[in-house]
Order: sequence, then C-alpha cells, then structure tokens
Amino acid sequence: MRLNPDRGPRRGLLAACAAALALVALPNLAVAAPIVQASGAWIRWLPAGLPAGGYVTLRNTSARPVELIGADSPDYGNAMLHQSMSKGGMSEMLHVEQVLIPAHGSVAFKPGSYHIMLMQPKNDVKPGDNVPITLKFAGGMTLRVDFEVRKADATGPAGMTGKGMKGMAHQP
Ligand SMILES: [Cu+2]
Repeated sequence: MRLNPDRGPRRGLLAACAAALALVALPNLAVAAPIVQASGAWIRWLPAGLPAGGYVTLRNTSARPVELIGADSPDYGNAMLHQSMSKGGMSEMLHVEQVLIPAHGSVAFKPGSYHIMLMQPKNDVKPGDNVPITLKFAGGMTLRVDFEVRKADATGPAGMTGKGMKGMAHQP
C-alpha cells in the first residue's frame, strides 16, 4: 500500500487501518514488535482432501526486506510456497523457495499468483473453520496467522483443479 501525498484526507483512514492491523498481529508474536503484519487470510477449501490454496496479504513495516521461506500448519501434513503462472494460455504452479517482501512494502498472496499450497488435510478441515498457519521468515522470525476456510466457489487459484493439476509435483 503506497500513500499518495495528494490524497491527504485518506491518510487518516489508512493510518487507522494500519493501527487495527497492528492490534490483530500483536498476539501472534511472543516477544518482538510485529515486523510483518498479515491481513485478509483465507483458504480456498476443496473437497475430497484435495490440496487447498492459502491466501494472505503480508506487509513489511520495517526498513529492511524480509523473506518468507516457508509455512507450517497443524491441520495439514505439508505446506509449500507456490506461484501460479500463465504460460502459453496454460496455467502452472511453481514451487518457490522464498518470497521477498520489500522494505515498507507488501506482497499479496492471491488466486493466480503466490499462494500457500496446503496438502494432506488432517483434521477434517471444512468451510467456516479457522486454521492456524505459522509463517516462517529468514532469520528465524515466525508469525502465526489464523486463516478463514472458505468454500471452493470462492475465486481460486488458476491451475488448482482438473488439467492444471496434471504434472504438478506436489511432493518434494
Ligand atoms: Cu499450488
């Protein structure tokens, strides 16, 4: 989110939003002030134990870039960072080792782009649940975020079902 200096009146609102986000993020961190704030976290649930996509917007409040390097959830056997890309009209998913969040910048995990690929659901995850996911950053920082599980008809990541799944090596 970038502040436009020409839009003075909106500054107050944005600042209020940022303050609200900080309050939400605080309980997630045991000691340090929240360097990374998470908002809008949700999971696109799919039936029959299919892999689900996790989405969230991560905002880096610090003056140094931060690298997301992994994710973990007690409700899934495996969680990986993926990126959907479209190539010659087909969409495919790539496993990415890290996602850089620039200083004072943010990265949106969203359908058709970055997502957390959640595999092997364990505890009968269903729409309406809140699933905790621990985000792991370079340097040892972690951030626990509750993801709201939504139905499959929410707009999902391209390539997550049908032919798009073909040839996807989800297991390392
Ligand atoms: Cu994926």
